[in-house]
Amino acid sequence: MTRRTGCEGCGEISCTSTMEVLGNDVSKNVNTAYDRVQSRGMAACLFGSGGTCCRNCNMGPCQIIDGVEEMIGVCGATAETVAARNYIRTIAAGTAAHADHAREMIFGFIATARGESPHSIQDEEKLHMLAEVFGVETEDRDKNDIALELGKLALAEFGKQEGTQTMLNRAPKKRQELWKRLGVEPRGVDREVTETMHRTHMGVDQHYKNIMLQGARTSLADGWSASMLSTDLTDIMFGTPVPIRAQIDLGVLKGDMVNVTVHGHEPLLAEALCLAAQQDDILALAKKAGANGINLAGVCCTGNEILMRRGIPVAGSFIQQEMVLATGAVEAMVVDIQCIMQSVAEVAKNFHTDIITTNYRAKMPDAIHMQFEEEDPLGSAKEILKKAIANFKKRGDFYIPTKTKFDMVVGFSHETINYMLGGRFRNSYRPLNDNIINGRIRGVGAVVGCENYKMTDEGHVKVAMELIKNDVLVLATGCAAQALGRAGLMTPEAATEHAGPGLAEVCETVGMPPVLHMGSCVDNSRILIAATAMVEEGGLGDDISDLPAAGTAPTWMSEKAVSIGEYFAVSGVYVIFPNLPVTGSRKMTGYLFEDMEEMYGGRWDIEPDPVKLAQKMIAHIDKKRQALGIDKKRERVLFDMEMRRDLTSGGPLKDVGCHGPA
Ligand code: NFS
Repeated sequence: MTRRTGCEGCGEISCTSTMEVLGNDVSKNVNTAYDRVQSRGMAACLFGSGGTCCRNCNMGPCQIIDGVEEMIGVCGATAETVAARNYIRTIAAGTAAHADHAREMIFGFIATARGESPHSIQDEEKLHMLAEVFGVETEDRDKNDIALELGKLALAEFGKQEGTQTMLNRAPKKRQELWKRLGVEPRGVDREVTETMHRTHMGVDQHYKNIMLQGARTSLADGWSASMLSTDLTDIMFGTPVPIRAQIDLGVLKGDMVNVTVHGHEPLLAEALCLAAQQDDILALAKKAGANGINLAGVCCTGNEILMRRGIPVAGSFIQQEMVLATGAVEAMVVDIQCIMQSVAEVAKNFHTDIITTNYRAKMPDAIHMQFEEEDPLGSAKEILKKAIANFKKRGDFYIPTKTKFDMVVGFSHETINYMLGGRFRNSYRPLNDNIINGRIRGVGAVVGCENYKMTDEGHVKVAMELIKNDVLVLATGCAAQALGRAGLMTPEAATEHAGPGLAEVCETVGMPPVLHMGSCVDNSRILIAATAMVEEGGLGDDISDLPAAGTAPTWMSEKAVSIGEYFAVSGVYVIFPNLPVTGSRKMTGYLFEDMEEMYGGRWDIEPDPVKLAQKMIAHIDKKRQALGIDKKRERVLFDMEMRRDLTSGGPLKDVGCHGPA
């Protein structure tokens, strides 16, 4: 087999650790997604790529060519109808994934409130904040009583048949009114997903503009409700992240320990594994097997969840899931739901590694299933660890690229940004807004989402470098955040090295990185709340669409990314992806790229080149600065002592000793 170091016309491997592992003899029989992209050898279907292949009934599949009369659907469906239907089905799938994850977290939250889980309520302040949003009485009540009532109300949001989603009232007032006027306020989360599937069934909704309103409504049910509930209840239960040092990349695996990687999304299992891995009986077992303990490491968004809250290292992001196994050093990869490639079981066959599925919804051929019992999380976690420990002695040759692990400071929740930039005594977004107004920070860019084997794996880095070089503060989540961590952009020193002078000055003063890790993909809801806080702080307009801000998922892969992009655009943000499956219809591209801006103040755009993509984000940020009247030449205003004192007056970063280099 040829050892791959990149390929033409598809993704290039730039990641040193990946190349090291694939270049080592230990992995010589491993076939990876990079190989498959190359060996497929056929160009992607134009109809599929452009969104105009309809297979929603058995008269087709119909491949539609926009503007060619004979090439409409058998039923008469036009390119824009088909593209819109396909597009909102993608949004519904993404929303369903986030919503089902959120529902599980709420079940776990309710069990915790009832005292039926090994966890407890960690963030009472946030519990009270959310209780107020839902109108739950808090005075003189036990935290578990409040949590139980809140949990039940949160669960009811999914099946709500009347009224609209409660969490919408956390958006800026003007935005709420706009959604009401346009009739896109989501009702029940599940109802929106169901209605999307219904309306896109053969012979139901035929008008692309009407179809797109349902797409907007469904995505809002994701961002402003399901994902946001998941983030908030998880924070209340496991603790709201504060800045913490951690490490990332394949080099975090340990030669002398039992390596257990946790891959997927729901942190309930991962948190239970963290607790179980510290128990004396488990540690004694590991020792008996000849290991120096258990090394837990994350993959994908489960990785982000335990990284943000516990500083557990991340072994790899989506694009590295096969490489984690190809080291030969992993005793068990424990998976739950979403973004787990079927190929991991095939890769594991080359080694002693067990792939352990844990969720009844997500089983795999050639994997071991050990159901995670919600009634006994710790017991389930211990059984899984015992299985991994038993594998340690079977480990054969392995190769861990020890030089490739990167330090980073992570844990930038909305609350942390508030404390850090506002200082302990102020807790506000005022300094952030002021620094945007005075131009030290040009604006804010969200770099989020997946990785994709058919695109360069440097996409995130190129975008983020261009943004920070131009004084744009970057907020990152998901696998994008992991890619940026691997690039060394999540240390305070990265600001001095790579950021423009204004952004570098702010970062140096506060001691924060120019790229802030805000969590997993459901945690994109943190960015919505941060944007709302910036609006409410004043001076940057009265809606999210007024902010000098933009968002991208430069190497997106999952349907969840489309839902995320849509709810950001519908919330007023300029969102740019490298491609979108709508380009087979001129009316649909016109709608996404132009009409949406008139309707929502935010819109979609596409640009495959990462640097040009970043430049388009910057151009949008500048357009917003101009509209706000803050576009005058951005002066270099040096911080005086008083301003420095204000910004460094405390906050959680200082508390955990992260002011210095990571
Ligand atoms: Ni987001 Fe996370 Fe990664 Fe993409 Fe998958 S892990 S939820 S979907 S690939 S960022």
